Amino acid sequence: LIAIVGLGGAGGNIADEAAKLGIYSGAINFSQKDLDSLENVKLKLRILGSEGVGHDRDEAIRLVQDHYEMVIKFIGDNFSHVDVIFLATSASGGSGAGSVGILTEILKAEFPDKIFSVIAVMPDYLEVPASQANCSATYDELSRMDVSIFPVDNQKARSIHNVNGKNRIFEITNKSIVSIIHKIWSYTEKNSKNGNFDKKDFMTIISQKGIAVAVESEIACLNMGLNTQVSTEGIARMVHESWEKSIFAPIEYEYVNKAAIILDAQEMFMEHINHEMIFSKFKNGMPIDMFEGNYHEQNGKIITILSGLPWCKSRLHTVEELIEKNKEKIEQMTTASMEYESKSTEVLSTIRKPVQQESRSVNEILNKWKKNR
Ligand SMILES: Nc1nc2c(ncn2[C@@H]2O[C@H](COP(=O)(O)OP(=O)(O)OP(=O)(O)O)[C@@H](O)[C@H]2O)c(=O)[nH]1
Ligand SMILES: [Mg+2]
Repeated sequence: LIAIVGLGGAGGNIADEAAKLGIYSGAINFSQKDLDSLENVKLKLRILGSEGVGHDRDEAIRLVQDHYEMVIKFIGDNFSHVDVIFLATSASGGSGAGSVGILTEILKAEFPDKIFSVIAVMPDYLEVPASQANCSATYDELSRMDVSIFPVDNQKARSIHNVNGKNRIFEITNKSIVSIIHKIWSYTEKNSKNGNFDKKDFMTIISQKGIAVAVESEIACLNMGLNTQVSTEGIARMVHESWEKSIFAPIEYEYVNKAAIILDAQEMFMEHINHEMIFSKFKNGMPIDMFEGNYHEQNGKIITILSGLPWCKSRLHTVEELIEKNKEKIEQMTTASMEYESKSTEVLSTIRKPVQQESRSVNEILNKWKKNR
């Protein structure tokens, strides 16, 4: 069985989306409010110590150090029957981004029979420098973890799908990541005479350290128009295009360690699958190990899973550039003097000058009135 456990706000939303599809899921957060907002996740753990960490990763790490036993118990009590746990989080907030590194290490050590994988969402280019800096620090930490990392990229959702609102970006990315995981897992439960992609294959590919992506390509169109026909080149081209347009951070096409190709199409498509051509996009060509599955329920779909990809350096380089560009501004803003001298103090003292009141007795006043008659 697989499960998705969300850490922090974004992670919780991803877990909630997973629960909608019937994927076993849980959510962990410091914030009760964030947990309360999740409608579909049943298993929720609030880590004590604070109601939130206000984007402060270090504070989250400190709190996890004090309260990690709660998390071990939560996973032990509720996820003992699960083989693969995806920990989902944003890389650019505080709670999830701070917790993910330390919790991945602790949970891996505590549950050595389980496979852990991380889904870490990158911020789009329009997000503030503090978010970019958190992302850079989180990916620095994750690069030393012995797990696969799925780099969901909000910027890709913004540019490829041409949407602006964050709600749309979140919807697209959250739905895409859980639906592709759900689809892949469901193939492990199907039978096919032409080769199954089984659970062991899934676990092997998911446990590979490094960057991982899973992408679906529509190839049915190659078999539809009058001027189109199914060709080896056509299929490879469509797979390459969908790699480019995926919701994941841009792939570094140097090498790929492990790969899976799951074809779900009419049988004749099988003759046009050329692995070498598909992996020719990589400098080192074919992966070291590859898994295949061939199913015939759909008109024409290929799912490719790539794991053990090089670290997403160019994407993170852009993150660094965004931080660098703002460095001077940040410096100015944080060191600027707040002292201010008012030029109106004189006016104020005039305004506030007490009215001269001479005190007179009633008799004196009566005398004054008498004189005037
Ligand atoms: N893809 C996606 N990104 C999200 C979602 N929610 C928030 N984000 C992004 O994640 C970052 C904020 O991280 P959160 O997950 O809200 O932060 P947190 O882990 O709750 O940490 P705190 O700072 O303590 O609130 C921002 O860059 C958001 O754009 C979501 O549902 N999906
Ligand atoms: Mg939050």
